[in-house]
Amino acid sequence: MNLLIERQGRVVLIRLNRPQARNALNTEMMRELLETLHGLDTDPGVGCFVITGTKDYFAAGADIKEMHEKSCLDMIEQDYFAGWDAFARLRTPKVAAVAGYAYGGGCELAMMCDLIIAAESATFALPEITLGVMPGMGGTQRLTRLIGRAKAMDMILTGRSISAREAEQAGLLSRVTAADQLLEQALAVAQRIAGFPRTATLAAREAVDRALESGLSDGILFERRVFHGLFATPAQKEGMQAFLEKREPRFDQV
Ligand code: CO8
Repeated sequence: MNLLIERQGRVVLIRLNRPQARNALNTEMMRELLETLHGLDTDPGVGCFVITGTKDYFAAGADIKEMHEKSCLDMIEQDYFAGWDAFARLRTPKVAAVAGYAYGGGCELAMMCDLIIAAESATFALPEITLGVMPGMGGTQRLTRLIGRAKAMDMILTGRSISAREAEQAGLLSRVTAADQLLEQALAVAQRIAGFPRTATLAAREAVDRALESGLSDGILFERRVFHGLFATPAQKEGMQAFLEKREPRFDQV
């Protein structure tokens, strides 16, 4: 197994665990991750996933040893790494807790998550150009949407790495924290998210992502319809009633 899985209440912590390859992402790890998370994604007892690596590396990219001898035909026939699309489509909120290198596919994996919380030690790069290729796990699309064309072009065409502080200023990260507090912070954020009603968190993240995929009026209509839909949920009744009664909502009881 290339992953270590730990359940902490309503949060599932996934540690990438291929130290011999700096957590490089290979087909086996991708399959294990998808098999593990597929069932948990529809578990009403799960409210958030946290993905992390070690203190020195999140993931050093796709596995170059696995890829380097493949032909174009192999890549197309295997639809190589298309499985990561299924990871991005998981509906449960995903927090990436990144320390050390998040390079290539590692950076792309972090960008598939809904929040990236990074240690001050984290560095981000899409260095595929230095290998004679280009990002292939969504990097050209997600990075450009997240930090804009100018910075994305700089990172993708030069392969240079950026620090956690630069990544935060550019809009890639949600939060930066001291390295020794990274996991604690990420788990606290995940527990907070997981404490809210699943119906609302799943709907909210789908609506936010719609902003990247549609025009403004379509996105606003989508948001409004999803918002209307939440009025069918017990969580909406409890949340609003609790406010009026000046008490904490009891979401675990609805
Ligand atoms: N793949 C395979 N093995 C790796 C990788 C990798 N990406 N990165 C590190 N390793 C291995 C090394 O080969 C080495 O193995 P060995 O001991 O057998 O020689 C071991 O991990 C340790 O590596 P280093 O000695 O280099 O460790 P350092 O701590 O000195 O350096 C770095 C760490 C800076 C992360 C360095 O290893 C590095 O630059 N790695 C490559 C980074 C990179 O170029 N990543 C991009 C990969 S391509 C990619 O991600 C494309 C994604 C899209 C695919 C989509 C397909 C459709």
